[in-house]
Amino acid sequence: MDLGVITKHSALHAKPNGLILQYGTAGFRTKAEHLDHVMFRMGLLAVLRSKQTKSTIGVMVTASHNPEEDNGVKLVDPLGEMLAPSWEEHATDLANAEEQDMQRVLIDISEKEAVNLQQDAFIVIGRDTRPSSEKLSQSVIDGVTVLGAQFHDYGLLTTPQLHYMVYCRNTSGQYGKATIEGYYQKLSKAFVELTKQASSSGDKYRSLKVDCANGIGALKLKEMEHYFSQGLSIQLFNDGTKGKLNHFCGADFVKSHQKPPQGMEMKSNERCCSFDGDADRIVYYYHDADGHFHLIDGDKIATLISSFLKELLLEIGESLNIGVVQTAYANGSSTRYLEEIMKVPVYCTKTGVKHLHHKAQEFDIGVYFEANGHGTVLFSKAVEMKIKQLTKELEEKKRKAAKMLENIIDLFNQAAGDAISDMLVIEAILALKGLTVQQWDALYMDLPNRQLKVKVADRRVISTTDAERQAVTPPGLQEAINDLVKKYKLSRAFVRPSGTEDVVRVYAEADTQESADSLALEVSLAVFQLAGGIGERPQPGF
Ligand code: 16G
Ligand code: MG
Repeated sequence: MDLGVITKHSALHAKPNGLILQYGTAGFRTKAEHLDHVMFRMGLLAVLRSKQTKSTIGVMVTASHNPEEDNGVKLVDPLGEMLAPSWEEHATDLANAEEQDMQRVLIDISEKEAVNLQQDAFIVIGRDTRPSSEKLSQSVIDGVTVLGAQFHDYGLLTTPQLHYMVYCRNTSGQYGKATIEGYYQKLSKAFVELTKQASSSGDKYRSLKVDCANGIGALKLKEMEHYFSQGLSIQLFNDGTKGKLNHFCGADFVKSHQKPPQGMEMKSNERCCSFDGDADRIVYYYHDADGHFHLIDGDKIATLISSFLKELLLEIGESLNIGVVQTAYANGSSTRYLEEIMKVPVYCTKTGVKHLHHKAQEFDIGVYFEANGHGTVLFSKAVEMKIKQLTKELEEKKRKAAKMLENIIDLFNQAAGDAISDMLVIEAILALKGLTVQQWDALYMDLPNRQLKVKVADRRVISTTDAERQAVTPPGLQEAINDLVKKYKLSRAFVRPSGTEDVVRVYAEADTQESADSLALEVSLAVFQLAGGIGERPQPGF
């Protein structure tokens, strides 16, 4: 490391005095104008991680569903996963080091992690469509080059596409080609083969309306559309030509407001979906004939997918170990349906994709989805090999099912939750089963629920256990929640400090919307009182 050169370049990306940021659930995220130094330093850190793992590391510049003015950055580990926890700490230390301490922190990290500085390094970079993203990704590149590493800048990519590129590069192309065409070809080939098997009982003409949150998803779907147009026709809305990124649109807006995005023309019973700003989340929805809005969230996506996978496994006569991973936000009805009707084991982890992903790796087939629409299905290598083998061995009918499974394995992004890949899997399953969006929705009825935010002086006073379903501190809070929950039917509530916003999140569900609203409000008041609420007390009326 030429420390002199690093110091000289670092001065061009000076850290604002006193600014402290945390590598959170999904990397650093804040106002774009505060991120230049973070980008430069994450370029440096990515190089150290690459040298240590002797692998390609990814750097993605995005703030997902946050407002357009924000930006963010996250590092992608060798197999496409989120950065290892010990390196998250290094990222925080490095981002917060004052200019004069930067060198020492870099050396400390290298020593602690036994990084061989002579080792070659390779970094791949992607960015979303935010106005600030191009310049910020240049700062990442500055960091990468100052440490003498090689890089490839993919430019505009969805977050899951960058994860895919990293995974491909570190498996010597076995997973797929590390190019945008490679991604399009791999997914569309699997999709087209899969949907060819659909009988005529389904809709002849498959079409779908997609709200792209005015983000990168629109660009990439436009590029990809002609690869899969045989199997599906899509109509894009909020494609970024007019509106602002994530503004009254996108998966996060639709899920949290439980209403359609602006800028989408919905007719009754038409199947619609929304991506978020970096296209790693997807939710579906429709208006029924009476004009009622129906949301089909990540839980129902997981249910559709796992029931289809179970059917295929039954068909080929394989009893593989399949598990569904959710978080505390999963609707109680979905958990009950999966466990009691479908007889699939369900596991609950803390919020944040890395926790679900990790748990899902324990199964032959691990289906994981957050209610907010982020998820995918992971297949163990052994299962993948076995299915490949079965496509050659089995008798006709079974072979067909094995072939479908093989295509599904190819269609799911094994590196990360991916709106494009999930959309194609869902569309294929609906076509193969001849299901309408209403029939899918009718699998079970969501319990009415409500999410609220409470502002407190320091949200760290709340600590949780049991995958965030129980509050350990402050004292008395969990007892208060327990007492409140007892007042309602089919009720459940929990609180947790947000990993992305300075608030405490409250979740409640119950038999009616009134009860869910009232329980959420009462729990919010308990948080306000017992956890140091600031500003106005939580009020009724949402
Ligand atoms: C991030 C996470 C998402 C999680 C959300 C929770 C990733 C890639 N994204 O967006 O999984 O649901 O944070 O936000 O891990 P919260 O902590 O503010 O509730
Ligand atoms: Mg996202």
